[in-house]
Parts: sequence; structure tokens; C-alpha cells
Amino acid sequence: MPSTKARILMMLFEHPHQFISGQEMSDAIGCSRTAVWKQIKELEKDGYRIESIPKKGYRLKGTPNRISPEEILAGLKTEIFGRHIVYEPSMPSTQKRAHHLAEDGAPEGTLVISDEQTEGRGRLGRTWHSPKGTGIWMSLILRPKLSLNKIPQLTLMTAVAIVKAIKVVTGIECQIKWPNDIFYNGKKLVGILTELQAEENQAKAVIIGMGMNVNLTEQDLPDDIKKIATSIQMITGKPCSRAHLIQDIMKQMESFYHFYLEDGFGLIKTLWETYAMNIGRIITARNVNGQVVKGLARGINDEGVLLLEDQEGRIHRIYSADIEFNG
Ligand code: BTX
Repeated sequence: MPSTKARILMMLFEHPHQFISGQEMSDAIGCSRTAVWKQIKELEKDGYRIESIPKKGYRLKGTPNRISPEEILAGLKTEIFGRHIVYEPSMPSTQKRAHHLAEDGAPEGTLVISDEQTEGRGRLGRTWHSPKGTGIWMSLILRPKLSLNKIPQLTLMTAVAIVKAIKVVTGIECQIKWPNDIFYNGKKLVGILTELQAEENQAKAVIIGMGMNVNLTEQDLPDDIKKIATSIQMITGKPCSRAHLIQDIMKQMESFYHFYLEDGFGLIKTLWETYAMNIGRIITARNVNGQVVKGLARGINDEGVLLLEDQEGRIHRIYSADIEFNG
């Protein structure tokens, strides 16, 4: 005789688009409604995504879709990127973990992945919403021999590699918003956070954090983020394999990285400008101290710095800021 949990799961599977009430389940199985509710919570802990609406009941939204390091490694076409994976189902932040690993000497290419982040972070202490089993929340450790002023180029390189990987795996053509976001139709799909461990004027380790909304639905996002965010599943209407995306991102990043270290920033700059949504538009850039510059985005320079031309024709170099479009 299958367990109560297995029978509830079977009922949910048999009615994929319908709500089944707790009462119907308890009648069919011969247990109390509280027992049904407890087993629903157990299934959620196992990674099943179950929508629950009072007076309507329960509906299956998604099966466990854990990221498995074995699955990623099986199809990985890189030499070093992602070859050493540190995975846990839940972490406060892959970025934080990657910093500790880098301090302890983790080699270049180490990839830290989690299925859920409880304290995922963006820039300037902002929060990155990272719900369980839905997105790619990962941090890559690099150890380039670069001076500190070159590090922002790695953010732009990452953005170009991710845009390319998304196109290869899903066919979606995204755009880059300077410096660190990838957008589709005006909504944020990916955020990139580049952080540094430095010694004198040299990078000791660069931690590139990538947060990518893959199989999130609207219900996975809080109201304030729903308006500004999207996911691959919301765009295509179907779930996408996170393992395939990770494999391709690693492949694209590794090949751009080698190219960049040998030949410099030229190719990445050109590709970045092709994908950028800012260039040629009037934007407002606001830095951490609240200073504001408004002007026409002319492009980026060889260091990856954004160039803004104000009304008087003066060019401002924007090293770090949040930008808004005005036209
Ligand atoms: P950011 O500071 O540019 O963006 C953060 C802002 O984006 C938030 O204030 C919020 O408005 C919005 N936001 C939060 N969560 C989401 C989401 N899931 N989708 C779309 N918009 C959202 C961007 O910072 C850099 C984010 C890097 C996240 C990765 S995940 C792996 C690694 N670990 C970690 O803690 N952070 C990085």
C-alpha cells in the first residue's frame, strides 16, 4: 500500500492543471485533512512546488528540479571553469561561501552553486531574491593576474558570455544594461555581482556572482520585484534545464576569458556594445553618494567605464552607478 505522501502526490500528478481540495484528498485516502496538509508540507520540503489556495485546495506547479553537480559535470565542455563544484541545496549566499573558499586557496574555476539562497545579495547591500529550485545562483572564483582597474571588464565579459549562452540554449536575445544586469523586454533576467580580494594593486581572487531567473513564475517573486523582473520560463512559457545553461555559461566564459587574457578587451567591448541597451540613449547615472549625471550614453571606454556626454558636450566617465533611462 503506497504511503499517504505517495498517494497525495499521485493525485496531484493525475490532475496537473486542477486544484484538488484537502477534503477530496482525505476522503479518497481515508485520512484527516490535517494529515493531508502535513504531507503537502513534506512534499514541499522534498522540492515539489505546490500551489495552495484556501477553499480551492492544492495544485502541483513543479517537480523537484535540483541542480545536481554530477549532471553539470557530465555535460561540461571546459578545461577549468566549473570543474570543481561546491554545491549545497541551501546556502545564505554563494558569494559569501566563494569568498571563504578563495581565502582558503580554492583554485581558479571553482564554482559554488546553491538551489536556494537565504541571504542572496546584490550590489550596495541590496537583496537578491533567490527562491528554491527555480534559478541559477552561483559564484565563480577566478585568479587573473590583472591590475585592479581592469576588474570591471570581467563583469562586462561575464554579461557578454551569459547573453550568448542564453541565446544558444533558449534562443532568447537579451540586452545588457550597464554595468551588471541582463534584461529582456525591459525586465531584469540576470544580475551579476563582481567582488574582489586584492593585495596591493593586484587581484588575488575575483568572485563573479551570477543570479539568473530560470524557472521562476510570478508567484515566486515578491510584489515589488514582480514588476521589474522576468524569467526564462516566463518568456518562453516552458521550463529550461538549469544544468544546460550552467554548462554553456561556463563554456562561453572560459573561452572569452582566455581570449581576453591573451588579446585584451577589444572583442568583448565590441560585443558588449552590440548587446547594450544603453548606448545612444539619454540616461541618468546616480552614484552611491547620490551624485547625478544626466547625458547621452556614448559607449564604454577600453576599461569598461561608461561614457556620458552632457548637454554642454562634456564627457563624464561613470565608474559605478545605477542608471535610469530618460529617452
Ligand atoms: P543589483 O544590486 O544590481 O540588483 C539588486 C536589485 O534587483 C534588488 O534591489 C531588487 O530590486 C532586484 N532584484 C532582487 N532579486 C531579483 C531577482 N531574482 N530578479 C530580478 N530582480 C531582482 C545585481 O545586484 C547582482 C545580483 C547578484 C546575485 C548573485 S546570485 C549568486 C551570488 N550570490 C549572491 O549572494 N549574490 C550573487
